[in-house]
Amino acid sequence: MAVGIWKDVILILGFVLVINANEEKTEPGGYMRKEFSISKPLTGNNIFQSWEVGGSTFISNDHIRLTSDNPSQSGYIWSRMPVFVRDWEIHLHFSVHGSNSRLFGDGFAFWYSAQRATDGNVFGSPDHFRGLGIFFDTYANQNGEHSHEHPYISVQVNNGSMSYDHDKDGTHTELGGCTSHFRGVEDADTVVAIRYLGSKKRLTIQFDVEGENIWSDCLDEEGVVLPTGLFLGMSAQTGDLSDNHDIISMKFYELDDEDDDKDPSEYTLLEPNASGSQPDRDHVDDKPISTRRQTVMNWFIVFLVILAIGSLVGYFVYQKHQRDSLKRFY
Ligand SMILES: [Ca+2]
Repeated sequence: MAVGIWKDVILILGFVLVINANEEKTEPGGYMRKEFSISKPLTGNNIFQSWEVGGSTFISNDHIRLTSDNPSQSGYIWSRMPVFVRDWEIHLHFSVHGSNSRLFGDGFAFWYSAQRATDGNVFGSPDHFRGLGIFFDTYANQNGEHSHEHPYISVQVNNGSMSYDHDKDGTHTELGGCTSHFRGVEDADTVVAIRYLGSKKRLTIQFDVEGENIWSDCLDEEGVVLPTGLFLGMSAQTGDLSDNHDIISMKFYELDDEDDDKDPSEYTLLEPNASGSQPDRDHVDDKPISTRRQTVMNWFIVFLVILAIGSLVGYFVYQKHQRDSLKRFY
């Protein structure tokens, strides 16, 4: 009897382990490239040899603070060398936090882009960039309904022609994205994994908010074309609202080569493109909240009028039915 129970316990434990194993992400194949990685101790690692910092960015021993929790800050860190790797995976360990639990912003961006080390108003870097931008957006600017909650991770592939529309939180030009509650996570390692397989034109993003090696899918898109030879960067910006935007570490893995007929130099000539992106649309202002309230009010009045007419018709039909049945009775 006792043996039977233990057998069941072992079977259940085995089942739980199998489930957990499916959620765990193993280290990617390939090897880590130190010149494109950032690790502690940050101040003693000759970080400035490989990386250029600007604006409000401040480097301490255990984090790179792109902005502090103060208004009107803008800072960046960019690789000095371009990345001539076709298939790669990045594990970016970060922390977004601040003193205000209700009002905070605006978020930070990860870049694989041609425009490096330049100020701008898209999370601290220039608009009309050429490459990949991943926006960790903590403030919902859109003055209306979103199909998603914030914080939101939004992905844009741009050949330089598109503009990032803050008023729409970039949704009108995005390739895709996901809600992720990465802000204000205390005592946990929040990591995002960004994998780009140039050989397969495939971009995959997963995140692990609590640092428990449990990965959630954010985006998995095929048809994503990015050239080699672009730069890696992170930048952040605060406006009236603020937050600390901290990069803790970054690991860049060059993935094992897969067979490919193309000459490696051809990859530098590609134009950034993503077939799954939203078509670019003209900016249209949101309706003011008062107008939207008025619209709801109008529909409510129409509903009340229909209800009143329906009730009156029902009442008269009922009265007529009563009179007719009385006539039949007598
Ligand atoms: Ca926003």
